[in-house]
Amino acid sequence: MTKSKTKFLLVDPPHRIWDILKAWIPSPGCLQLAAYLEDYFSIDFMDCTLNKSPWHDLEKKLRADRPDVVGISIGCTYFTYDGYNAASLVRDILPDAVIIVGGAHPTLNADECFADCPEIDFICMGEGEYTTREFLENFAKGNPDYSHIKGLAYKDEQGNLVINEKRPLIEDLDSLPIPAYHLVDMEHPYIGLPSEGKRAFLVNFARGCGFRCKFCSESVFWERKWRGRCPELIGDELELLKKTYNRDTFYVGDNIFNFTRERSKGFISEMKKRDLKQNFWLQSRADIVVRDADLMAGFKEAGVYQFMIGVEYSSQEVLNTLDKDISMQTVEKAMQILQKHQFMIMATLMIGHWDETDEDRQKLFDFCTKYVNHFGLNVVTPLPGTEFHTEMKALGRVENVDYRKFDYIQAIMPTKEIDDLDKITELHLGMIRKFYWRPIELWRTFFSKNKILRHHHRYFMKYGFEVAQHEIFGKPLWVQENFQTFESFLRERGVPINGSFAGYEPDESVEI
Ligand code: B12
Ligand code: SF4
Repeated sequence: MTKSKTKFLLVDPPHRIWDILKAWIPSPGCLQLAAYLEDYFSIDFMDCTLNKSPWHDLEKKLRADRPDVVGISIGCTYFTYDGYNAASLVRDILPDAVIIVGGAHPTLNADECFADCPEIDFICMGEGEYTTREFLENFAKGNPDYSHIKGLAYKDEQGNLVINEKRPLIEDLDSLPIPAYHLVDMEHPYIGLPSEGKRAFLVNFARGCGFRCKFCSESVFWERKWRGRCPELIGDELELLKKTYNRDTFYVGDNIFNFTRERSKGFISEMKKRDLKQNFWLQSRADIVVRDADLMAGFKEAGVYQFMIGVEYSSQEVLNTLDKDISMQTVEKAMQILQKHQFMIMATLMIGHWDETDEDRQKLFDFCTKYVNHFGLNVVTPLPGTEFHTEMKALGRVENVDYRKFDYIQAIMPTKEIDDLDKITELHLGMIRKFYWRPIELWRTFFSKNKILRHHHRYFMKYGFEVAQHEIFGKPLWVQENFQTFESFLRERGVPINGSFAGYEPDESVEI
């Protein structure tokens, strides 16, 4: 196949790595998109977070390669300003380059993105592969008319937002290639998930979810539909990751891994057949675990060590207001099934609801001490584009529109009892510390028979000490060595950027 001469640079902009994670995962979305496009175009991928000098290196690359089209990924709300800053840098260096952004946040907030970042020319609304291919083909032909390309948004000459016809979701995910792992340095010291072990990594074998929890951007973005790769292709990818990249422990990013029983059964037999000796942490829902109780022994044999369940809260009332469509009885039943099979249980949870009291938080805590090994406590976050955000905004509760705070740790909304957002953030950290510092968890840290659990608890224990040192002695929290704020980059650069810095504000929490 002759490739188009169009030069396309796909950029995951420089990000600050989460200090609790202390590691980075190249975006599975970018790697899947790149793998699909590289058959047709000359494509390059730059995962800037891994670069020695992320902003300077991006500038150098733009000057050296002079791509015709630059694609910028904005994977989550928290990364929004990194994307905008990258767009303004591209525009400054390459005034004629076309800039297209993609990801859940710009898709669900297209109007705001164009308004806040005028450097953006196009937004890929939703799934990237087909839309970007047609878009690049159209560009290569020199056709200025993009109105026929489904799934594209842009501004017309009058500055009005145009959203083309919707792009249907890809029917068969098996038609897509294996993610382009060869485009990143998989041995980069930042890549991994240290809480899970030395050779851990994150993979993604499905898109979407069939449920409707109203706080969740995934269900809106993927139109409440679930599609998955087949067990054979999952096996091929895992085998590649084992043999070429020596990866053996995986957080599987599928919203619900076992959405269909058929795929779960196939996965179990595929893993047994291939015997790759890999370990998996899967995401699921309580009702689906209960449905699949008979498959749990098989999952265990296949190498699954942990299930992550969106428990969210221990009160039925809160679950109902969030449209979780699950009863607390089902949650308890799922916990018992998982315990029976000796899986580690990670619960994802949210505090900071409007009516919440100390007593409610204590009940949630007590519930978790009964069942949970990994306390995935978050602060409830109104993600723009969700029904929950619309509701909270209408009630005047969304106080904080600085997207750098949308990391599920920093509180965005007050509760009826607590006005001070910092206090909610502190409560959140305090609960996590309290959970891991209980005598039983300390005991497990050293004496549990489960090697991964011991490792995991040691990791979080160490993190707890770091946070304590920060709070008591003011020791700065961990920041990756190569991290540089955009502001500091601009100062070093000396030459001001010709363009807007939409949404950009200096990050005062980081020493530069
Ligand atoms: C992988 C992942 C990560 C990786 C980061 C990868 C990266 N480089 O961006 C890691 C583990 C580091 C991570 C961390 C965080 N994450 Co995260 N993460 C995920 C996860 C598990 C999978 C995402 C994925 O692969 N999706 C599948 C791919 C195929 O979809 P996609 O990325 O949308 O890509 C497609 C399109 O969007 C489009 N596209 C994407 N980019 C581009 C670019 C262009 C130019 C174009 C044209 C198209 C395009 O094409 C792609 C292919 O079709 C999700 C969701 C989940 N399942 O739980 C959460 C998720 C995205 N993360 C989330 C969050 C909040 C975070 C954190 C900020 C906080 C937290 N509590 O986890 C942290 C902090 C990160 C940090 N500073 O270090 C939220 C985001 C919610 C939101 N709307 O803001 C999610 C949805 C989890 C959740 N349910 O809450 N995460
Ligand atoms: S929270 Fe989980 S179950 Fe609910 S819609 Fe989102 S991905 Fe689906």
